[in-house]
Amino acid sequence: MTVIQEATTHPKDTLLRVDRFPHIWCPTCGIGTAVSCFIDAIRATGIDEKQFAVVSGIGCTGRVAGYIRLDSFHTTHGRAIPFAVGLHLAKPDMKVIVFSGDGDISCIGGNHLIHTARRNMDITVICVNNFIYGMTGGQLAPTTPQTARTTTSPYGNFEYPMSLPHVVSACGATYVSRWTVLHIKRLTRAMKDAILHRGFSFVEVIAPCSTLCARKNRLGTGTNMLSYYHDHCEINHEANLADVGLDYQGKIVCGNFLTIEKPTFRDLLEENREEV
Ligand SMILES: Cc1ncc(C[n+]2csc(CCOP(=O)(O)OP(=O)(O)O)c2C)c(N)n1
Repeated sequence: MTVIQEATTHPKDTLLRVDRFPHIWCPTCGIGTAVSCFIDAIRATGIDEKQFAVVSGIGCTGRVAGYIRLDSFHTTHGRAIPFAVGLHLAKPDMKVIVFSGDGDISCIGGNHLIHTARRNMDITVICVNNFIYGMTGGQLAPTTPQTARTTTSPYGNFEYPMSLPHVVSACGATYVSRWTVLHIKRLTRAMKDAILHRGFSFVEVIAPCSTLCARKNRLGTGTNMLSYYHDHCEINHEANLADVGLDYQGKIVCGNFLTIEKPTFRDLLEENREEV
């Protein structure tokens, strides 16, 4: 006779603060999958969990820091990157990871993003791009594709969107990748590689905002959006980063676009310390 034992724990429990559940994310939101991949990536690095710090800004994705059982910090809107930089400079042996949303990182936090990439600061930024300000009611973000409807673009967005991989690579990031939450294995691997990379690493995670982005544009649920990713993603690691911008309902070019070695901010600091 087969005895079915009920599981009382989940393998990811140790890194998840399940005591804080239920979490705030909507059904079929993509952030949970990104967190799940992140936990697997942390484990796959083989680095002691005490060596990690996770920093988030404000927003739905910004809640990640609060649900992760690592040293984690929930900072003010747009300020996750400078907070992480301070942490990294004070504790250079720690792996400092910013985990936040596209609005938080590219809009109010946009200047910090470009200058931290420019300095090749040795931190990792994981940005969940759901093309909208999820937490505050679905306003337009710098990443919202043209023609997409949001609360603040009810007739369709007519601004040109920002392509995050292009921006960070042009500024000086030394590791850049983009995956959707459908690409669980590839996303996990990219997060792991980004964490192990020396220098400014950036992982863009394309994820559905099922409640606002999908509803405003009549795209169905997050599950429908995963199906869309399945049919419209093109993997091209060699893609020209000037050409990976995203159109509304167009193809999504994914890949591990860039890995280069270049002295980090701290390398240059050490090099010049004597003279200074
Ligand atoms: C200084 C300041 N301005 C505005 C806000 C309101 N606010 C909170 S979250 C957010 C946008 C978050 O968008 P995004 O980073 O895309 O995260 P999502 O919720 O979509 O994951 C805004 C504008 C704030 N908390 N603080």
